[in-house]
Amino acid sequence: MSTYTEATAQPHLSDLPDWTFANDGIEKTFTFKDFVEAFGFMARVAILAEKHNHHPEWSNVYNRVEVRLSTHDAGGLTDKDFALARDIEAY
Ligand code: H2B
Repeated sequence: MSTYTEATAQPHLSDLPDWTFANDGIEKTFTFKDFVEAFGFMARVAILAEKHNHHPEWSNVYNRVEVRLSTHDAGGLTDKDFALARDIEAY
């Protein structure tokens, strides 16, 4: 599976608001009203991740969830990451 560089990733980021290329992956911070909303988002994304068989690196502090998508098997950013990001945005 081929990986994207920061330059080749840019056109694919145009329809993914607030996602940025970083550390050979794409990252976005989601902010919610409170912890319950943040955790609900994580539960929904967990189900999506299982469907995709593609899983985020993420961390949560109270109402904030930092999501990072990268394809470990490929050692960088691939179409799998963009596909999961698009599904997350469609939720
Ligand atoms: N998630 C991510 N983000 N990258 C991977 O390379 C990856 C994954 N590989 N989820 C999958 C699972 C693989 O390890 C299993 C065996 O299909």
